[in-house]
Amino acid sequence: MTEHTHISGDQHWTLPLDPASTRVLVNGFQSWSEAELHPLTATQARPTLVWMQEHGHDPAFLPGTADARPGVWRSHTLIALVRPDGSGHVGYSLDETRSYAHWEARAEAGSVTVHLHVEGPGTDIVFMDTPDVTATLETLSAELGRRMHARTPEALRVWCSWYSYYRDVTLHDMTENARLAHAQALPFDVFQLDDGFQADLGDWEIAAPDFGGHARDLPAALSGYGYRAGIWLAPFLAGPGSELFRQHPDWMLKGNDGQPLPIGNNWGGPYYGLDTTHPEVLGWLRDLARTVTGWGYTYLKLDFLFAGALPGHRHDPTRTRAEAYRMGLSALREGAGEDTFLLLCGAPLASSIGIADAMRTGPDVAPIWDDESRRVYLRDATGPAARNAVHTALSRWYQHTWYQPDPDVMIARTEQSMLTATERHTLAGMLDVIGGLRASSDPIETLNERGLALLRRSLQVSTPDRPVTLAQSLGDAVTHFTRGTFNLTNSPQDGVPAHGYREATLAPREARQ
Ligand code: 9PG
Repeated sequence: MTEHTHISGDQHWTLPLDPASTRVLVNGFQSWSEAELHPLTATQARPTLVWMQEHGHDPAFLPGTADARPGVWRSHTLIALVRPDGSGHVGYSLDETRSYAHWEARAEAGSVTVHLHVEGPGTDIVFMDTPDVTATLETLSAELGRRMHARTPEALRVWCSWYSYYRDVTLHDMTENARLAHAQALPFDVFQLDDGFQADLGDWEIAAPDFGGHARDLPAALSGYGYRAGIWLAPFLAGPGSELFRQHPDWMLKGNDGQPLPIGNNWGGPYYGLDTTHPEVLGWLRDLARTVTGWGYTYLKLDFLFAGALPGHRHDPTRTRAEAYRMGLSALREGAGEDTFLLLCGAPLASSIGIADAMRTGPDVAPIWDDESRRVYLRDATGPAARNAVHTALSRWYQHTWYQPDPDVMIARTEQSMLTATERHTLAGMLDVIGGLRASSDPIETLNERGLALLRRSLQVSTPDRPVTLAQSLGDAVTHFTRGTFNLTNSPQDGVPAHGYREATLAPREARQ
């Protein structure tokens, strides 16, 4: 269909665009990395702390510049430059199975330059001028999905333990919520156990002492209520005190010194990553996925997957980062089987197409709108906060042709939440516009009539909406959709309250055409 060129190494274009009136749409590397829409002359934030760079971004191609230079915007897989009339330029990589496309746009005096670096073997790239950036992005997204054999199963409705029980979840919390949800006839498909059941990262088959049971006993209890069982794993990670790490230090991704490389800090200390080019690691991953599906789980949330694509020394040095990542992912898919639903999280986005059923397309929702200290002072908007989740998931609206998007949970409860009614309405509006998975972590017993009604509404699966413009926004994200307008700023704008969502006044049928 579209004109493309095979490009390897580096390429650049100089465009006759006025930087002052151009906006740029960027896409971060993995689930939690920012996607946003900004004036080109603004400054792209680069987190100040190294662990935030590793945890939320691609350390080999960080956003912005080290000296916070304005007018430099970096993006993964695709980039778009938008004129005030909605026309502009789109760059797009049509295959990320082995290569990564790193895009950088720069505002110059009276023009804009775009630089592309292809990491890995040469690949098919589109770079085009278009009268309609939105439509072109959607067409190219569908093309990438087709070429990489995207899986887009039905969207599921999931109850997940994370956003209320966090690591303190017990087997009883799971079965009790399933019992209450069933009693209220809440339309969930899956009950998913999140982080907290396991003894350590890597020791997935050993129960945590406080879990009050073993994860293998949950599926039978859930099936009594008619719910499928889901479970969280961070299959590419190993805790420093785990049996996995003690027995197989040679399976880890290594640094220049030949020693296992600490790749992040989240569970009260550092953690390590598996080398997914190592044949024994691939066998272990296959067995792990086979084991948990053997326990009766038909839905796996596979998290912190960026660990498989980090720079480092691997057993097979001929593999690119994208290939190494996909080898690990393919081993999990093989072990889990074709019929198991795989939701990926903290995962490189485009290089997961064809293996992922669903993908987290933003940072974690949290029962608080903004985490200003981390976002503003540490320049990191990948941390848990409702604002961050809405901002990034909306700016990835076109990714529904890559997998089922998962913009994360609704929070309908009023207990243990600082979200206002306006902010809850915005979360529900975002889920409706994105049209992917639906999820909730609300303890069912905390929901009153209004909470239950809001939860039911937010579990209604919808089709993805489209932006009406990329030339305007209320906040630095894609905010104007046919079904309504989001205001992600901290003050009322155009009749939309701060942090709010205003549904379009057109008849729904008309609006959706
Ligand atoms: C379990 C959680 C949940 C959640 C995942 C992931 O930037 N951060 O500090 C950060 C912390 C946790 C995190 C994401 C980012 O959460 O997205 O749904 O499964 O792990 O530990």
